[in-house]
Amino acid sequence: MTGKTALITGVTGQDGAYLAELLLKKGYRVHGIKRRSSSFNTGRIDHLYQDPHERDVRLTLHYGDMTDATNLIRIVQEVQPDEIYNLAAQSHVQVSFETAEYTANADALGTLRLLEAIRLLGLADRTRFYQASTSELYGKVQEIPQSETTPFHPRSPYAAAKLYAYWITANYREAYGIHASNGILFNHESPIRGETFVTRKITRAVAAISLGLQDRIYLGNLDAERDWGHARDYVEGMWRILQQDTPDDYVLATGEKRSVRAFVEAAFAEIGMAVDWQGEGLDETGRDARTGQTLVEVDPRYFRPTEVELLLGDPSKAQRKLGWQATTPFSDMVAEMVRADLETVAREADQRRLDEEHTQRLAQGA
Ligand code: NDP
Ligand code: GDR
Repeated sequence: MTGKTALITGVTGQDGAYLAELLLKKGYRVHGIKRRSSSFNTGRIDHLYQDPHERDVRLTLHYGDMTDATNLIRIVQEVQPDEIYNLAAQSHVQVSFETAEYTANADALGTLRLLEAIRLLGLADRTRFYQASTSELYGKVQEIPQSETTPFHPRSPYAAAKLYAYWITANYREAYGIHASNGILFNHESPIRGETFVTRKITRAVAAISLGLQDRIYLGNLDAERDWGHARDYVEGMWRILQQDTPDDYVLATGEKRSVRAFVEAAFAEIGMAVDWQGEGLDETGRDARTGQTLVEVDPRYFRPTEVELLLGDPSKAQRKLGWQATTPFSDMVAEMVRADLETVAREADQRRLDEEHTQRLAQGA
């Protein structure tokens, strides 16, 4: 047991949930920041929740927001963390084109606010800081694969905000000696990935098609290529980064790339279906190889004003210095996501049926 205390921003997100679980297993006391919401937003960490009235509570949640400096300062002061993992962000690239200013506020200035809290509270020598940087920083392809020395060329308001966060983290390290590090993480997925990211959108649709609840999925750019790993492996890398004697920046990636089209094929293969591709561009469709039924259609609404065509990471520094590597094979990850979505989608459909029956009974005065 470490006896250490960690503060996680974005604890209700995909990575926050996996990281909280990992740190609790390692014996940390974990504090998480969650946003006030009119609906439940703690689904991913409910299994870790402890009644605050219990003795020896190891997971504590605080209301907060990356746009609220005084709130962040108060929480950091109260928690006096040994480690801060800054995972909170408006993390959707396409949404950032519609909410550019908010994305900059939360993702760029939010990072500054946390670093300032460390500095103002005199915690520069005590609190280690992890910044959730991203392969989106590379944006427009200049070098393949991308490593810690590849130049950045952000291609979205999200990536531009994360660029500021990357550099302000490096600057506070150099200026004030804070143990502050960037993990430049390539895409990582899981059964609890947000449902509007392409992998989870695909696995949910495959499950719904398999259960006869939906007939097709609409997608954007099928040619985009990504280096997809499993979130469980990546949170282990985040922790390792903060255990180093000296702070530094690291790429975490699998070193393998696949297209969106290949992800679609792999997901349908999990339910025993093969996809045939026909047409090109907007007319491209994916058909069931056996029946010819359309399973995939291209919808331009999912195209981005500027696209990141190819991300492929070189994780050799992390391997060498952290002893870290991605261990989950791509096919296992896709299988895990499809299996989980088959259960989730079936459960949701059952619930909808029960709700409808209940409403009908009420309407009939039963
Ligand atoms: P998610 O979108 O699943 O989670 C984001 C978290 O941030 C959620 O807890 C969300 O709260 C919270 N959040 C959003 N805005 C605010 C705000 N203004 N104040 C406080 N909290 C906020 O992201 P992931 O878990 O996938 O990613 C974690 C981090 O890593 C993000 O910073 C992301 O940009 C970055 N990243 C992710 C990669 C990936 O492939 N997953 C790759 C590289 C970097 P709520 O639940 O209420 O929405
Ligand atoms: P990304 O993830 O933008 O890489 O950012 P996303 O899954 O949204 O897109 C990956 C690629 O798929 C293409 N695509 C679609 N994307 C979505 N969301 N929906 C579609 O219907 C669709 N069709 C095709 C996209 O154009 C893109 O090329 C993720 C986030 O987690 C970021 O926070 C993180 O920083 C990066 O990964 C690394």
